[in-house]
Amino acid sequence: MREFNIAVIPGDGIGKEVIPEGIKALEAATAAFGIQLTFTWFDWSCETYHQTGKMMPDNGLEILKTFDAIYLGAVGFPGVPDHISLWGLLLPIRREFDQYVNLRPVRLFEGLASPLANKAPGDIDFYVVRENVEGEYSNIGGVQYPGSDNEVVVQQSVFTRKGTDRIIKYAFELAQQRDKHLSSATKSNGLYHSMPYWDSRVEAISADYPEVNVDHFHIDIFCANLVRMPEFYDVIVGSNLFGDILSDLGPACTGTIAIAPSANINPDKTFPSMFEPVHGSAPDIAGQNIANPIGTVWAGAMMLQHLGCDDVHDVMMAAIEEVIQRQESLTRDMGGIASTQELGDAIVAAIGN
Ligand code: GGG
Repeated sequence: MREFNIAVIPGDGIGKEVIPEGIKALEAATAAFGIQLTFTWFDWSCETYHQTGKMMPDNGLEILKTFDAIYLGAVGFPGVPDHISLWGLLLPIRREFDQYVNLRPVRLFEGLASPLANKAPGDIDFYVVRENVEGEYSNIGGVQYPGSDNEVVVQQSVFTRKGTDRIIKYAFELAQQRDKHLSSATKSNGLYHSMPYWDSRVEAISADYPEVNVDHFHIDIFCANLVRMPEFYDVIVGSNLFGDILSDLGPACTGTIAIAPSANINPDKTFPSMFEPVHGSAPDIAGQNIANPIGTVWAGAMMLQHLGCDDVHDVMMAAIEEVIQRQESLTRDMGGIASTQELGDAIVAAIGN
């Protein structure tokens, strides 16, 4: 029997509502394959911060290290500054466990209405490969002369050779397995040091992948092109910030960002990887039981795939496809009236078919 220990951090807002649906789907899908998942729940969140002054205990990372994978809902809630909630939980996990790949698939499923004109399933089907542990996400910098007319704020970005090369190589490898087309997001006209460096590493590494067709666009026109012609894209590689932006914009082109999953991968498997929906805690709809759990279920499917259970992944993806295609039990963001649980139940029922 295959057995895995999963750390579960529902986090904040709708994270607490979608994670139980993801677990329902994972339990239903693994049962048929004789896979044993043991879930250990950690109530680490902005509430924890209010009670203790920390998003997670001091030994939180030590605890998580012992698990096979981490399943996370969302972090952040009004009352705790966003940089505190992110730097107190999500980002230390990504960094400590060297989850340097943030893999974010984007697909227009049959049954979803793209807000873009004349887009059919197949027109939107790409991966965003986001650098996940350095780049613009940096706490290096500071404020000088705060509150005065001379106030100065400095925010450093960090691009290491190791960090840049390994994410670009990962993206080339993925492109090689797909349509052999890699698009790199850059801004080398405005960012004087980091982006020309990024471009030069893409160029250098491309020599090892002569069959992959490479292009690069400045992030501004990249966003415009993604909306104008999403069918152009196959694998996209971007820095931490640019990858984050593109992986929200991409699923928005499929009608809802709530279906989008995010795999924070440590490819060497020396530490646990973490799986979460792309969306955040959505305080505006938290507690209403209307959040769409599909991004979380899809993230769960990616978790099982990462753990070597392609069979379970495929069953979960088939269930998601079936439920969306049937157009029943869809939540409001997809044009339906179903609750979070009703959509979760529909996925579980489809897994059983
Ligand atoms: N699903 C996790 C979550 O809360 N995402 C919201 C967010 O702001 N994430 C920041 C990031 O992915 O860098």
